Amino acid sequence: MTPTITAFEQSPDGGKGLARDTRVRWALEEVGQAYQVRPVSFRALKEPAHLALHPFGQIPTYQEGELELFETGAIVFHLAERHGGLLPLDANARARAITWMFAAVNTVEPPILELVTSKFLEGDKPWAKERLPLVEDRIRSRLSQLSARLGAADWLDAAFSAGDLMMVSVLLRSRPSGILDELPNLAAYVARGEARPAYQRAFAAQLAFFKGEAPAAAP
Ligand SMILES: N[C@@H](CCC(=O)N[C@@H](CS)C(=O)NCC(=O)O)C(=O)O
Repeated sequence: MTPTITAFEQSPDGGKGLARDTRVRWALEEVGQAYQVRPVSFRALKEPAHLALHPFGQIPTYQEGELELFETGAIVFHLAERHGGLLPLDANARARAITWMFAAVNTVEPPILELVTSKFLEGDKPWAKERLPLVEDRIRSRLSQLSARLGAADWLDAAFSAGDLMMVSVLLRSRPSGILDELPNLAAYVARGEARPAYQRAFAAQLAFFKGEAPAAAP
């Protein structure tokens, strides 16, 4: 059964791969699972048919037979459990990799998202200029902690895992702010993730989709 994921019909990032379907595509590529992509317009996101799949009216979703999932962490975890290669076999190492998945979405992503909100949704507010440096400092502080933990290692816990896939995906969203590049070991970590052939395929696929050059699954 070929799974189907949803993606923005027109991604607001202009094909830079920052929309969250990219991390699911990356996981699918890492485990060698073919997939289809169904585009969803901004309007359709909030309509009953999509809300039945995703209660918050967002992308991506994941459908595989009768299984319907949302939340990228859960989708990547599902793929990592069903296929080899994204989670270590050793139980403790596996638990640590899962810990990094949670850390990515629960601890590192929130301050990064706050900056996106501050810039794009609150940028015209009279207090926006004063707030921005505070938000940036919160990212700086969180990324510095992560940078200290990573040190000179290639990946967060020995071999590449779903924890790294999620963390690199989250960190990519901080790159436009310039803060990622203030921390050379973290910037190199993200570059290592991007250099993986599976990431390259995922990035190329989302770009082709954005340009209308990739086949789309039927609505
Ligand atoms: N926590 C969710 C976040 C999903 C999310 O924010 N998706 C964005 C695209 S990257 C979206 O659909 N935004 C449109 C909206 O919220 O209306 C996940 O990781 O899947």
